[in-house]
Amino acid sequence: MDFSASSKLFELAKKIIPGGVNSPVRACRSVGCDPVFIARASGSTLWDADGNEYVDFVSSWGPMIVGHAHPEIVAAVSLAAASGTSFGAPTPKEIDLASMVVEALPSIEKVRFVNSGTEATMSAVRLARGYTGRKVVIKFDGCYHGHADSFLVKAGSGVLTLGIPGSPGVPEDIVKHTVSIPYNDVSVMERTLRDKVLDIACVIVEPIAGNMGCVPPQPGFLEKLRELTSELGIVLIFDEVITGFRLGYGGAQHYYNILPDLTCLGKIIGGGLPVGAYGGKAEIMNLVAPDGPVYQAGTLSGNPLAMAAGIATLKILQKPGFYEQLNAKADRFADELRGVAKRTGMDVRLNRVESMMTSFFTKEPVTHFESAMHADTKRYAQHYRQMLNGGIYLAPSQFEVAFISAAQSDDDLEKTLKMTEWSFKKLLEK
Ligand code: KE4
Repeated sequence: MDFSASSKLFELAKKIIPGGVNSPVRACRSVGCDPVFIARASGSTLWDADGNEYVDFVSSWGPMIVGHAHPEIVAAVSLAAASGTSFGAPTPKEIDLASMVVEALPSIEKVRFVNSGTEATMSAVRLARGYTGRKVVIKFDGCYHGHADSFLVKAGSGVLTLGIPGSPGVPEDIVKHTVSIPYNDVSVMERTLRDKVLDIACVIVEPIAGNMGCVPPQPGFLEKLRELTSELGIVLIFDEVITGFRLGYGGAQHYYNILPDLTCLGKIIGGGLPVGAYGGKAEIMNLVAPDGPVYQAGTLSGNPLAMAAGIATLKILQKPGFYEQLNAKADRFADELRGVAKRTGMDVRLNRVESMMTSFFTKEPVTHFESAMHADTKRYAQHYRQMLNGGIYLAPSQFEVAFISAAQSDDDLEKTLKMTEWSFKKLLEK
């Protein structure tokens, strides 16, 4: 494939944008190649600046569950834009999308829109601290909740000592109130939550981890977390930025039948435009300004174009059979993918929940951060590059999720399986 136009663009971008990208993972550093610059997309297809065509499995990291440039979403955003792009004042569409969210997720009685997943989780943690009057946040190794200071702690910093900054610029006296413990480890979780020394305000968890690759909760893990947080008066925050409206219309909390106290959303509810949200029990949400003292604000929160895109997206997801068809397609694809691995003798562990999945290049089970780190990232990088040259656009990191979207056709998936078989055989020759 010719990537010359993308290379020229990348050189230009690097001169004025850190790393040439507006989010680090897009720089493709972990897969040993330069990023392609996307010119346009439609349905399941991306076209880069050189005109190369790809079947998209990144889905803009989750939002594009119905596919790119969906006519109903494009029409809704175009119509909204013609009436003005932002007012900094309440609009009817915010009520419409808020009503859809409240109706979809019974644990949410009130919801506040923000502009990103990070804003949602950052605000939810501030609210939990304000509501409980406590300071400590418990998170799990390998779970990512955006780039707010409180979350940027080194993995494992909780079991050994309190939070250690995971990035320069994050003061120790911020992250010392964050404890990160192993995902799926019930005994460490119970010991930590019962630790009288810790003044715990909340636990924030990805109900299905998506940021160390796809790592589903072990049976009983979320149930025990809910039981303990209820018993100890700790706010349970489900970070459903990925899983919200992904697994089904009710997200992971419906899928696992566990109601958190607060939920964070993003990605799909914006239909590709910048939207995040946090919501939950009215008793807690009523503390949010201007009703209550917990401050949070945003110039573009509830933006009319973003609301229009979110409403149009959720209307498509509400259509009868949407998730049944999506998840059945994902089932078929995963079975075939396992068949390819078996046929070629490639050691991969496919972790999947419905339409989100990760093929870890390891033969060991991947159930937490430590085991995910055993994956062969070099082999993943080679696979990524081979698939990209074959017209398949995967996540440029072993520790991300591949998404099945409603737009991928059987031909797309057939082509992907054939390319995967070719790539696995080539990797095994080395
Ligand atoms: P944003 O601030 O990027 O909108 O959302 C942060 C966030 C919060 N919670 C979860 C569970 C998330 O997955 C994310 C962001 N996800 C990553 C990819 N897994 C975004 C990609 C990127 O950082 O460029």
